[in-house]
Amino acid sequence: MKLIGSLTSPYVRKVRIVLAEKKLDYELILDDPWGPGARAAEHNPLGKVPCLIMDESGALFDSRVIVEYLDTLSPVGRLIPPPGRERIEVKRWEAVADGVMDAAAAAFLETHRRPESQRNPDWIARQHQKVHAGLDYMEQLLGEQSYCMGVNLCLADIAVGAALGYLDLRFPGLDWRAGHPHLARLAEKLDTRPSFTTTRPPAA
Ligand code: GSF
Repeated sequence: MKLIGSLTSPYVRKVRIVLAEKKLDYELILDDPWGPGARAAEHNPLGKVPCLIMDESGALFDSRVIVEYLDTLSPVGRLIPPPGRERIEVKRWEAVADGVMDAAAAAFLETHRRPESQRNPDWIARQHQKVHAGLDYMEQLLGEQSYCMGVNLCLADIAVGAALGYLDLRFPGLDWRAGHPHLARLAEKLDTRPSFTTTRPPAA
């Protein structure tokens, strides 16, 4: 398998952490989806990373679809429960974590990649509000639990860890740990796993 992605994308990191936890081999093809000659657009009509090129049956895109597929490839370290209530709760965790990534990435692009004269401060503030509300929601849902779903690591933790890592990368002054001690404890624990350390984004 080949994974088209960048080292800073939190969605790509989520997929790479899953690949590492599942001990699946792959080749990483580095790509800048915004740059000229982006590879992702050759396989994903939306031109986004991550994009997984499967050995025989075409390409998959959107991190949520990719991780669901990867979890079926090997029984090693199942990350998504079978259909039922628990699975939906994991998916809800992933939705809120991805939503935090969406809002943070949108705010970053608007603030740092758009010419100042075209920036919309209200829109940026709206994205920041989503980040804060998402963090508060996850903090409350996690509570004193060791992991998002209780005692075992699953996709929920990986999605949350990738989102928190992205905040550290793009908003180092945010200090999200201050008001979210449960999330801070989870992040610290996740950051000791080889799947997290080997996929840590390079300093911005
Ligand atoms: C989001 C992927 C995405 O926005 C997923 O895979 O989960 N829901 C999708 N990727 C960005 C890079 S980044 O912000 O991590 C991307 O490829 N953007 C290029 C573009 O043209 O929008």
